[in-house]
Formats: sequence, structure tokens, C-alpha cells
Amino acid sequence: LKKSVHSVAVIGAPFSQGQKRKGVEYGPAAVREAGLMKRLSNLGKWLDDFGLLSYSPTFNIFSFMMFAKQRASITVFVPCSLAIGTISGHARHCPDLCVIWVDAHADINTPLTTSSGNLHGQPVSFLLRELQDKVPQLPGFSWIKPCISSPSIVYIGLRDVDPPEHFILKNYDIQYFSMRDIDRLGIQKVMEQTFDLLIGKRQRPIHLSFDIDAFDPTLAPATGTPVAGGLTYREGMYITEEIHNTGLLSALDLVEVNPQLAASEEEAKATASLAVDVIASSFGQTREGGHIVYDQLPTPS
Ligand code: B3U
Ligand code: MN
Repeated sequence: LKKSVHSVAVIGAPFSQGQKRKGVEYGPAAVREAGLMKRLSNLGKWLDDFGLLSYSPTFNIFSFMMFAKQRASITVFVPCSLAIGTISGHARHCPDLCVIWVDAHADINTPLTTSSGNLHGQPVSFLLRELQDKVPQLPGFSWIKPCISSPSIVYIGLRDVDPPEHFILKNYDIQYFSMRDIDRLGIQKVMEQTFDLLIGKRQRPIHLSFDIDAFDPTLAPATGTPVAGGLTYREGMYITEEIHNTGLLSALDLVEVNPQLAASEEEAKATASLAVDVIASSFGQTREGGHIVYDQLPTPS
């Protein structure tokens, strides 16, 4: 039995600010309870478990990422506003990174365009270099340095985009594959074109931000802002398998699992277990079973 030696640092970030609904802070524990660590170690991963972060200054996940990055690829599960921290930290170590953002939402409102006032609808606006003259300086946010340019991000799964967000996507030439595009092209073409856009010319580390609400709410009901008409299980698995196959996945944020919003314990469990499948598939689990390599079959004596 051969196992590939590759380490994964796992960081749980129980944090619920940035949006009004409480309960996402229980997401990391729920995903762990659904068997995350066992699944990753079954894949032969060397695990670096950082447990659950406790924090007072809200965004210190940033420095934590920088520390953890020296060792391994990373799985973080947080509400998506924390992508500001994780992508900033990741970019410090890998300035050349690109971002695949799988989400029902574009999360690209600026503090001046948001109608909800929720930070979880805004993280990408803080990160994009081209948008900085539209983003006001906010107290406590001065550490954020825009670190990605618009050709370095591709969205997959969009289906709830506010009018100002649509304006930004179009006017800053940001590439996306909405659910309509997935209907039109099929998920295989979508992934092919995503990689052409991001890594077609040169290899670069991938930061995958995967919001569980990208899936259809029938599959992932326990989340803050479910939107009908999302990814199927198979489309989700195909996305993550293909990302794994590039060999370039460098960090993964799995966000917005909120067990408290489930109507039943089954719903909470189904959502957490879907999150585990996404993470395991991103780190090499295959549907063909080839992730564990046998040298030979036992021979009868
Ligand atoms: N675009 C809306 C809704 C939203 C964005 N992200 C989530 N919901 N999770 C907003 O609040 O900006
Ligand atoms: Mn979302």
C-alpha cells in the first residue's frame, strides 16, 4: 500500500461576524464531526491540525495563514468574509496565485454598493487591485493590501448577483461561469476554460474558495443564503477532482456551513458531509477508487 506524502494543514475558524445570521461559527466543528480528518488521513495525507482558532482581533487569521503556509496546503472553513484574510495571507507567500471562487454569489459588492451591509457580500472587492479607487478606507481594514488582479480570478456557480456586482464583473472584465453557463457548456468545458484562463500560460498556485451554497439547497440546506438552482453533487465533485488533477491546489477555504440553519439534524449532517466530500475530493479522493495505490493483489498460497 503506497501513500503519497503530502501534508495538509487544517484550520477551523469559528467566526460569525460579517453577516447577521448566527451559527456559522459551528460550521468547523460540524465538518470535523462529519469525519474530515479521517477522510484526509485515509487519502494518505499527513495532517497538521491547528484545531479551532480563537481570536480577538477579528482578522488575525491572516498572520496564521502566513505561519501555516510554510508547511503545507491548507483547508480552512470559515464564513466567506474571511477570504479577505486567507487570500491575503496566501498571496504573501505565493504572490502569483490565482483564485477559483465557487459560489452562488459573487461577493464583490464594495462597502458603497452593498445593500445588505454584510461583509460576506464584499470580500472580493477588498482584494482586487483594479477596484481599489472605489473602495473606501475603513477603520481597522488598513492591513488589507489588494493582492489579486481581475484576470486572476474565475467564478463558478453564480446565480444571485446584485446589479452593482454585475456592473463590476462586466466592466472589470472578470471571468465567470454562472449556472446558466454550466447548463449551456457542461461542467467539463467550464473547467477546461477555467484552467485555460488561469493556468493556460503559466503554472501558478490555486486558491480555491468553495462556498457550500454553490450546491443546490436540496443538497446543502444548512447555509445562510441558499439560492435555488445550484450545482449537482456530480458537478461539485467534477470541479474539485479537476482542480486536484492540476496538482496546483495550494489552499482551500470551505465556507458557509451553518448547522444552526438546518431544519433537522439530518439536514445539518448532510451539509457537513457534503463539505467533507468537497474537501476530500479537492485533495485527491477519486470516484474511481484510484486514490490508494495497490502494488499487487494477494496470491492464494
Ligand atoms: N449579494 C448579497 C447576498 C449575499 C452575498 N453573499 C452572500 N449573500 N452569502 C449581499 O449581501 O451582498
Ligand atoms: Mn455564497
